[in-house]
Amino acid sequence: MTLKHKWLLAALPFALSMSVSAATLNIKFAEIHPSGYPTVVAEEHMGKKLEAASNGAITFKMFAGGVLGSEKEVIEQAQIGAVQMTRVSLGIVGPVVPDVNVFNMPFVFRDHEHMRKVIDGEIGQEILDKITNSDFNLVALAWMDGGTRSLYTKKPVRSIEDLKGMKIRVQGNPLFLDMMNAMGGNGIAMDTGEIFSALQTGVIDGAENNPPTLLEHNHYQSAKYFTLTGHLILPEPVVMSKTTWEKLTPEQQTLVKTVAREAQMEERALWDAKSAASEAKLKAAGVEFISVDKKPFFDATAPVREKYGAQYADLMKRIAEVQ
Ligand code: BDP
Repeated sequence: MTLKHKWLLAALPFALSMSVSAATLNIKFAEIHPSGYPTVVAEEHMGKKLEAASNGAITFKMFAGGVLGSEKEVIEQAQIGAVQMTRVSLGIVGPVVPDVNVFNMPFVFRDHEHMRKVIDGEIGQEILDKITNSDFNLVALAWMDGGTRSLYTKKPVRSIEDLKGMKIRVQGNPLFLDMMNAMGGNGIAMDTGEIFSALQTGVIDGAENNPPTLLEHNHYQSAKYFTLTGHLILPEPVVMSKTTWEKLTPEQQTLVKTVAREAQMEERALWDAKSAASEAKLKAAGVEFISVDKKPFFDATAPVREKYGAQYADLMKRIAEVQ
């Protein structure tokens, strides 16, 4: 190699970093779910569109599988701009922006379709705006679909009485502890990443979530009974740190909003396919799906809706009216 070539090789990384760093905004996106999960796939696609449409002014890198921390930690990171974007369950946002708890109430949506109609419409936008307009330095852009949550346990729950005294993991939101306790269980809050070993060691008797999470986070290895209570249908906001948002040009902000909204619509088809496939895989792995009368669960959680929902009476009425 000639001296000139050596010089060129040595200077190349520097030259490259100069050309990208000046105007480039690097987005780290944090996800608790593993690669291949519907939210991750839709968000990666969104990132590719962002990179392409911004002509390289924006770069996007997905950090899946919780490598950047729990959802609670990642939300804190996003608030200070150390993580630029993330998608979290609304359950986690409730303690930070209490106004969003209207969607976190048990049985507030009639069914999955109802939830989708609500998040696609003006109420969905209003709740995103509540997050954006709060003091928490986040911009909420779109909703991912996290399906319907039901109970999964190590011993079968065939009626609400069976749940009595069972230690059930919920997300860290007081509303969910109250909900689980109202249903007769013993609610225990912990991060997603702790559930697998807590189930194995018997620290908890069960948890509550959707089929893709039961499968992909391997909880089914210990919890073989899935009782279809459908008590929560939690949409999942995609948020950007306001610190990052403010570095974008108005055109880039519009672009981010557009591709996030496209991801919202795209993820839903992925979700439906993944849910069906997960259900089949879980059944093949010996998980029993138990149909249960939902009314006792609905009735038992009425005081929770009263306690947390009194302040949202009008909004709840509008949600119920969405057809
Ligand atoms: C899943 C959500 C994820 C939550 C998880 C949990 O997609 O965001 O972290 O539940 O309950 O359904 O921890």
